This record gives sequence, C-alpha cells and structure tokens, in this order.
Amino acid sequence: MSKPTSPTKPSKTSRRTFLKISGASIIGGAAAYWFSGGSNGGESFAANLKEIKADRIVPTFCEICFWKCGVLAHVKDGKVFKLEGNPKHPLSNGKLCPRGTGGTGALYDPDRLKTPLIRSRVDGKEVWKAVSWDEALTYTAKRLNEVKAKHGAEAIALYSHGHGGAFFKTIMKGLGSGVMAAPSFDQCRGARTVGFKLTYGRAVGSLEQLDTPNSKCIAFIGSHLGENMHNTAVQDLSQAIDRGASLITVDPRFSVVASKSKYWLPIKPGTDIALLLAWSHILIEEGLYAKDFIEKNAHGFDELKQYLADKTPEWAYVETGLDPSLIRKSIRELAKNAPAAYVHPGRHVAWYGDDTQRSRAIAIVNALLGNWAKKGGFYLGNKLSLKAAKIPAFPPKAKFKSPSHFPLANKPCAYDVCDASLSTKERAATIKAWIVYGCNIPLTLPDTRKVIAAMKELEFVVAVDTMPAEVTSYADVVLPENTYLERYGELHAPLYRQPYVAIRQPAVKSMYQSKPGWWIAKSLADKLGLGHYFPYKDIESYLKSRMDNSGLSFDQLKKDGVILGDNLPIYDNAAQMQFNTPTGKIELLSTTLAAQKGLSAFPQYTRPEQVPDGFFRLLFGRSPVHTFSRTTNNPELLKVMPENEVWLNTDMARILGFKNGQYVMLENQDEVSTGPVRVFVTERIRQDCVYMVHGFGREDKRLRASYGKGASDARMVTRIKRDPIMGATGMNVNYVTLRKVG
Ligand code: MGD
Ligand code: SF4
Repeated sequence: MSKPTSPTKPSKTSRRTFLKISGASIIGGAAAYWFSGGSNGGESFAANLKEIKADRIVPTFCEICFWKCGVLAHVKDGKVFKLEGNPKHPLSNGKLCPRGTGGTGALYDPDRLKTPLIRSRVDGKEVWKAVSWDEALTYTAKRLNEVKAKHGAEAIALYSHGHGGAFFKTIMKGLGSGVMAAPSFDQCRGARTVGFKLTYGRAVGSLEQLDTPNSKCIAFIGSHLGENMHNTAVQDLSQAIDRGASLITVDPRFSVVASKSKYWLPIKPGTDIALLLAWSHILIEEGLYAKDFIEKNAHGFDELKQYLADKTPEWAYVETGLDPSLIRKSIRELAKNAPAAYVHPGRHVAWYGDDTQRSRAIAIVNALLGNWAKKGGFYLGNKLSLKAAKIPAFPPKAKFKSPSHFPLANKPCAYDVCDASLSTKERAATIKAWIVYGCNIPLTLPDTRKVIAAMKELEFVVAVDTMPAEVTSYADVVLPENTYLERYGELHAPLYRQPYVAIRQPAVKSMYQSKPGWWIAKSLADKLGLGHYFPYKDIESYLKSRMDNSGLSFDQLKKDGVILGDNLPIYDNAAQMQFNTPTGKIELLSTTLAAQKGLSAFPQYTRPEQVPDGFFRLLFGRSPVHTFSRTTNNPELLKVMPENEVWLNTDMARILGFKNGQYVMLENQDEVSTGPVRVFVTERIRQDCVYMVHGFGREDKRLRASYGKGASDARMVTRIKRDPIMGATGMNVNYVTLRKVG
C-alpha cells in the first residue's frame, strides 16, 4: 500500500498560491467582460419550450461526458433553448441522457471563464490580470520555451481529457515531449484495456463493443449502468430487458441495475477476483464452458483448470460472503444463455490495485462462455478510415522518465506525472511545466493535497478550461475555452457496430472572449514557432479537406451531423478471430505476465485488508445527472441533483445514532475531512461500507452554484494501492468515519 507523500505545508520551492477568480482580484481592461456575464447567462430556457419555434436547428455532438451522442441544438434569436438527440446519430437514436439535455446549463452558466488571465504580482500581492489573447498566448509560449530550453522538452507535460485534447497533443509532439497523460488511464479504464489486451490482444474500446440488445443474460460486476449514464448503453440495456434478458448484479450496494436483476450478489468489497475464479471453476467443473470455442481459440486451458481446482464456491464464500448456491445459480444462468451472455468488463476499474488481474478474470469468464465475436456477446466493431491531414514529420519524442515502473503501462500514468512534478528528499522534480486541457486535476488524481503541492512547485502551469475549476486556481495562465455548443472540433469516427463520422459545429457564436480549443492550440503553436503543424487557415477548411480526401461530403456532414458507413460483419468472421497475443490465441494463461518477474500468469486473489474499527470503506460512483466535477456547477443539472449524499446502512445508522437527511462531516484514516454532506440511510448498502457520488464538495467560492455543496471523495483518497502491472491507482482503500455537525 503506498501512501502518497502529502506535504502539509508548501515545499521550499513553492511559488504559487490559490488564486480565486473573483471580481475583486481581477485587474485590467477586460474586467468588464467578467461583470457582464449575468446579462448573457442565467435565464431559464426551460420554460414554454414547446411553444418556441427554432430559427435554426444545428446538429453537433455532446461533450457533457465523453460518449459523444449526436445532438440537435434548437436556436432562437441567437440562443440555444433546447437540446435533443439527433435521430440520425447512432449513439443517440433521437434521445439524450438527462445530462445531455442539460448542456445549455454549461453554455449559460454565469460562472464561466470569460477572458484570458495571467497571474501577476501587484503591491506584493498575487492577482489575476485580465489580458488580451495575444498577451496570454505570447506569455505562455515564452514560458514554455524557457522551460524547454532550460530542462528539455520532456520537462513539459500535458494533461488532457476530452475530444479537444488532440490539438494540444499536436503541440506536444511538435515540442518533442512524449509526456502526455490522461486520468482516463490510471484513474479509470486503463487496467481494463491492459487486461483485455493481455487476454484477447485487443481492448474493449471506449464505446464498449458489447452486443447488449441481443444478449439474453448480462452480469454487472461493480458496474452501475443506469447511474453511470452512457446513453446508448442504457438504451441497449432497456432493449435487452424488454426482450426478457436476465441480469445479474455483483455490488456491495443495491444499485439501480441490481433492482432490475434476477440475482443480486452483495459482495464484500475487494473480493471480486475470488468470485470470478469460483465462477470459472464451476464452468469448467460442471462442463458448462464453450468446449469447441476454447479448444480452437484458447491457450492454457489445462493449466487454468489445474489452477482453479481449489477455487470452489465454498472457498469463495469465505472471502466474498456470498452464499455458494447463489454463486452457482448465477454462473449457471450465464452459461445457460451463452454465447448470447456476457460479464460486463466495467469502466471505472481503478479500485484495489489488483485491477488488471480482475479485468483478466472477467476476460477469462467471458472466454469460457465463448462469447467473443458472437451475437449477444462481444461484437467486433468497424470504423471509417478518415484520411489524416498532411503535416511535416514531428521531431523525436523525449520519453517520460517515470519515478515508478509498471511493465505494461503503455502510456505515462497521470499519477506519476504529478509525482515527477514534486521534489522529495530523495529526488528533484523532473517535470517543470503543465499544460492542462479539460481536466480538473486536483479533484481527479488521488490526494488533492499532493496535486496542489506539485502545482505550487511547477515553474509554469497553463490551464485551458470553460470553468473556474480548482485547477485554474493554481495556474499561471488561464485560457477560457468556449463550450461545445460554440465551437468546431475534430471529426469523430470511432470503432462501433456501424461505422460513422460525426461533426461538432457551433450552434451559437462564442460568448465573452472565449475561444475554441483548436484556435487556442493553433495560435499557441504559431507563437511557439510550431505553426507548420497546423497548416490550415481555419478549422472548417481543415475538416473539409479531411472529408474531401476521404471521399465524403462535408456539406452533408454539416447538414445531418453524421454520415453512416456500410454495415460490415461484426460477428464470427475468420479475420476477426485472429488474436494479437504472443500465442495468437486467447491467453487464459498470459505468456506476457508469466515472463515478467513477480507477476502471475493467472489472476491471483489477495484478501483485502480489514476495515479498521470505527471506520467504513469509502466507495464512490456516478450519478445519471452529473459527470465528475464537469457538471457540478451546471445550473440546469443542479436543479435535479444539487448535492451528493453519503449512503449509510440502516442498522449502522441506528447503532451510531444518525438520522436520514442529517448533515455530517466525513473524516478519513489520515484525519482529512470533507463535508458537510447529508446522510442517506438505506438498506441498499452493506454494513461495512459507505457510498457517495464523485465530483461534489467543490471548494471554491467562485463556483457560486456548487460551492460547499456535498462532500469530495477526492479529498478522502489519501491512500492508494497501485496495480503492479500498469499502475492503476486503486482508490477504494480509504476508510471514513462520520462525525456529527452542529
Ligand atoms: P472532471 O473532474 O470532471 O474530469 O477526471 P477529469 O477528466 O479531470 O474535470 C473536467 C474539467 O474539464 C473541469 O474543470 C471542467 O470545467 C472542464 N471542462 C468541461 N467541459 C470542457 C470543455 O469543453 N473544454 C475544456 N477545455 N474544459 C472543459 C475524470 C477522471 O477522474 C475519470 S475518467 C475517472 S473514471 C476517475 N473517477 C474518479 C472517481 O470516481 N473518484 C475519484 N476520487 N477520482 C476519480 N478520478 C478519475
Ligand atoms: Fe451527452 Fe449523455 Fe451522451 Fe454523455 S451520454 S454524450 S452526457 S447525451
């Protein structure tokens, strides 16, 4: 277990303080923009929507989360008053999720960033100076070039999350730095990618290639689809339910999907690998596995059988607390419906430091069900191959010198980039500057205190954001990007059931002084002397040339928002049954892991440490109306869910004397606290854990709608357990106690 170094006082080199973007601290001519915000924003567009007739309907795609559903933006008098799903777009099929319909809240949020800002010193005090774009970009380029000249290109790191990140990656490649990190890797689904690649030679993809509408049985293991809202995945699931599919949910909490399930397995947190091994044991012992499929396609079956010999349901009962008969019934249900049955691979899987092996254990159960490239199981999608723009070759990339070593981390871990930005007694920081695009790093990486200490030590930080999020408070330069409803973006042509290409295009003009990400990156590149990597006048000509070169109509794309490609086979064709693993087979026994010292060829179960007396294990997840801290200040979505709550088991509430709705503070094992947060007393959770939705507990007064609402799970994550294979930061290893307030 590693405990992040968390300096409680700023390090000696610390040179940057938390700087609120409030009216009082902004100086300079552009301050007027800041104060004019109220007149542009804040109106309620929800009223009388039906009576309003749009002047224009603009197809684009959503950015409220990363699923990228097709949107129709209804515009009247230059304002977006309604967002609907684009019926032509395969991800939305005419519908948006609740968050997507609240996208106008992001556009008209009165707290938005409105002008470029530079941290300056006036009369010995740090203040924000509102500046022109030219000044902000000239200064940013100067500082980045200084860092490069002094420390090398690899001292500059990029954090990015979201569709616009691609333009900033071009800058990094032009600079010659390979230090590009995203929280979606080691804080989210990286372990799943590595686990499936080790097993099948292929990842499951960000639009998970699951043939849910044709499935007859689906098992969710720690995946709370429906609360974790991905529009198409939820539409697919409701189709499956309508067709009579049976569901199995493995979760310490009676989640929404558990309430729709035939079997709920209220597992002891951290013991999932034991259950998965027992499931595989039963499939083999009872002869329920897909024999022909395994014989033809799998490597290491006999060794697996031997490895699983003692992993009986009775063995798993001791670990998981699950009745052996429930373990048997649930896997038999999956086997009965296979191959039109699957165990969902999950999405946010950075839990306990055994994450790649847990993903491997899921991949192995699926292999035994024989559902790869099968109707109702995993499909193998296709994508349109769009021509890339012609640009000059990049210089060689200087690699990230990580302070930690994880043999199968195929990209820099976001956590290690932060580590390398902070000096310790043993080593000096090697990362000296951050470019942050669309990531609220202090609430995203484990241990907010450590992130802040790193940001204070860095020589330069530039944050590109739409909101005055926590990350901008510690930046030297803040660049306001406009929201997705005001901008063009890169084309989107993902791997999917039916290939397609979609366009993001502006529904309304840019508000305030905000600018699109492509423009910010291109203009910064010009200042850095890297303009030749953006060889186009504007984004429309760039997108048009990509479409023209690919033989597709840009005009049609603009009109419909999407162009569909041909339907190609997604099941069972011979070409798809090639596995890009060392043996060319599905590796039940991983030859790659077997070759690594200290790693196991099969998923190994390790008992999680006991929850200390007087504490609960802290679990966290998603809400259908919010996406991390992206949306927790969105006025439209806050109307639906204004704060998070902490779920507490009814018996424990009675014993400890807590009432439903009462406000408490949470304090973790390292005496860090967050809150106040309301208690939700429920029988829907085990006694040994509590649960809350991620993204709340905002600490910054300039977020007027969300400041002080609810509690921050990120604050409670002061310990992590790293996955030894790829470095995922297991965060479910923190414990909290509830303290009464008032
Ligand atoms: P957010 O915290 O929502 O997500 O981590 P992040 O990607 O950092 O921060 C998003 C930032 O993007 C906000 O500052 C928002 O204002 C800004 N933004 C929104 N739209 C735009 C835009 O159009 N342009 C620009 N430039 N900025 C924009 C998510 C990460 O967090 C992930 S993927 C997971 S799964 C993990 N989840 C998780 C958890 O559940 N608990 C804890 N404690 N930590 C977690 N970390 C991980
Ligand atoms: Fe937008 Fe919802 Fe689709 Fe995410 S799932 S892209 S928030 S509509």
